[in-house]
Amino acid sequence: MSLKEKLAEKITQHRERTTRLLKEYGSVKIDEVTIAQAAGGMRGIKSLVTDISYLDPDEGIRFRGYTIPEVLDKLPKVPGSEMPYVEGHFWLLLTGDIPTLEEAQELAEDLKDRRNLPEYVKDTLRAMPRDTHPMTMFAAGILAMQRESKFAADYKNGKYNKATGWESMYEDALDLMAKLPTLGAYIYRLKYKDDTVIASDPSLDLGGDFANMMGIATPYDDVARMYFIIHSDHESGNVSAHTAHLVASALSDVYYSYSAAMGGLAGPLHGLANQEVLKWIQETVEKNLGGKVPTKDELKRFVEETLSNGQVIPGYGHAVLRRTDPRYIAQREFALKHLQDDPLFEVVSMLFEVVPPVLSSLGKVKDPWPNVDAHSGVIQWHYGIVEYDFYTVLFGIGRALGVLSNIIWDRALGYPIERPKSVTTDMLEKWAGIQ
Ligand code: CMX
Repeated sequence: MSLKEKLAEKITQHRERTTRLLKEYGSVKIDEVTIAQAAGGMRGIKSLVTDISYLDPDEGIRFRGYTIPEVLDKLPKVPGSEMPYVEGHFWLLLTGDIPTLEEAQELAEDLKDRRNLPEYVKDTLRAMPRDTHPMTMFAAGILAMQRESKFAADYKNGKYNKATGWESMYEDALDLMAKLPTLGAYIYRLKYKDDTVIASDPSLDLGGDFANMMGIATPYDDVARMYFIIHSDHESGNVSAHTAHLVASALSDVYYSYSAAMGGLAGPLHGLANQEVLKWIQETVEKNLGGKVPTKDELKRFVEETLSNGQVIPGYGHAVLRRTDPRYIAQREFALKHLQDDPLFEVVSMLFEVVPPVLSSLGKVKDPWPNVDAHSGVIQWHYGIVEYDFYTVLFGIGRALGVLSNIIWDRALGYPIERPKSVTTDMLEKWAGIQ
């Protein structure tokens, strides 16, 4: 059975559950909202529904019920590699089932046929000044492809219908997912490697071909696979996923939705933190020690100086998590195997010991532990991607797996346009009993 057929089956079954909940139990309360939540980033308000992943504050992410170690263990592996097919993970996120090797490979073949970038996208990127941030180029490249949208074409031609609208959304999502590694690598080679673009290799899976188009030898293919899988989804309330969900709720297509999401991912408190971590380490260590690996005491002093300058420690803390991010652990395990002698990895490991007690001592940081971004830069640097600005693009390729799965399901379940209610400060004061 193809992924689309399997998904159609799952959607039919799931619709009954959603319809029943809405019809028979729609008035059941699941949360209350405080002033601190309304005026404080809506933190913790239960107001979104997704089955793609769930983030337990103490355990970390589960993709369709599976932890990261389980996903890496159970998904079918690319022959000769340590890591699984990224395509297999996409299958899991969309259907909730671990695919067989044949199913993962069939999906890989389907995506291969959709990989090439239209020429006008390359022209668009070439027309941009070369010092444009790669996330701007990435978002612009995605938006430029909006004219390819099958969903938008159906809508324009009067073919849209609520029951089957997810199908053209699915086609768009697969087209875009297949093209994102090509787009990312194209931007990298254009911007940082004197425009020496490397062609896609049709014999390779998504992760393998990304490494090929980046021009980086093995085991970078496994780094890419691991990286895309662990960054794929983090529930639907984070800035990038929520942005895509919000934009798609207006019946906007995949291209509009995902390019908007990339604007959010580009923020320093979200996806840009991965470039900030390495920049912080290298600038701090270079400035203070001329590049020498610091002692723990020196590192503690640098951390305290950064905080006293009113800056956050990038890569530490989280809006939901209350323990070390399992995405950090997965990367640490890879690094312990492959990066043992890397001095930057030594500093990253030392920070893991030094930062949490310092942040805890501030008494206000809810999660003093490292998040995914505390580790990603050092692995990329090790394999030659020394251009920090590019790291968020890598995050953006991986994040699409979850976000696109979510918006296909949003459309399949007919979620309506999102429109929360605002209140005024006067109203808050009245409810608070302030005269
Ligand atoms: N360094 C210093 N202070 C921190 C901090 C850190 N790493 N993390 C939180 N704090 C501070 C907050 O700035 C806040 O201070 P004020 O009350 O003075 O404003 C206080 O601790 C309470 O914040 P919180 O409730 O613990 O955290 P939030 O939910 O508000 O914010 C996050 C979460 C990620 C934005 C924050 O921890 C942060 O800025 N971390 C550094 C940036 C980073 O690594 N971002 C990547 C997140 C991962 C992802 O995108 O998935």
